[in-house]
Amino acid sequence: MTETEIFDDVIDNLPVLVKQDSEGVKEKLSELFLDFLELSHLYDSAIEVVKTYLNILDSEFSVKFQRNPIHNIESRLKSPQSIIGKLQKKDLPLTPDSARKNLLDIAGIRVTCCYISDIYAIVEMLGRRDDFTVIKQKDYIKNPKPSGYRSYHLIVNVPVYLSTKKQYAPVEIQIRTIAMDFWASLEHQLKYKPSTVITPEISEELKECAERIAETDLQMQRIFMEINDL
Ligand code: 0O2
Repeated sequence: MTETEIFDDVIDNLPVLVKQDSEGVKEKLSELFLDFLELSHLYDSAIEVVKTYLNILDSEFSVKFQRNPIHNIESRLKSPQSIIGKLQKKDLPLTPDSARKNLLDIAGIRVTCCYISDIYAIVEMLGRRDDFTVIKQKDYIKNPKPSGYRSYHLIVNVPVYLSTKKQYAPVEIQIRTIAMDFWASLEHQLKYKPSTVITPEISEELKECAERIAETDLQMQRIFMEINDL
């Protein structure tokens, strides 16, 4: 389906009342739809810029040190429903412009690393790029969340070179070890099922798991360094 066909399909499925209302409604919707497409393209491109850089870093490590610090890279664009939900929650205008100004996690990348030291190495290399601007960073490894969640979060403003202009878009980068990711993924699955009740006892158990996993991460880091020293 082309973009025009998708748009016509949306219009055709609008309630009869709206369709009969006026051409103005159709025009406004068309404008919003195009704004949204442009926004998605910009954020998608920003994700590609960051992913390309991360892949270059990973392959450079492989050439120089015969190992890959990055285990996996995932990315996602926040869905229109989640964007609208978050804007509503924050009581902000429901427009593409408002999303752009107020939401910094429309474009998201999750990097899983082998060792804790790899996380900090990647954070440092991202910060060293003079065309990337780090606008926010949170170290939930040194300061875990009350839930036990551990990860390094960065919001980086990234330039995207379009045909006639350069535009910046923020990308949220979550960097964590495979072990931290294992915990976060399962905890997320458990917590966000609408039917599940999380009692304080379960929260405490989940936190204990996170702490045990963090100890294992540190032990693996020590073993890695010991072997490397040898
Ligand atoms: P999704 O679908 O994962 O993106 P914000 O919520 O972004 O306005 P803040 O405080 O700046 O506010 O964000 P924060 O806490 O730095 O990062 C939010 C994201 O971190 C969440 O995204 C989760 O991905 C992750 N996260 C934070 N705390 C936890 C936790 O306790 N458990 C798990 N599993 N993940 C967590 P969203 O917004 O939930 O959505």
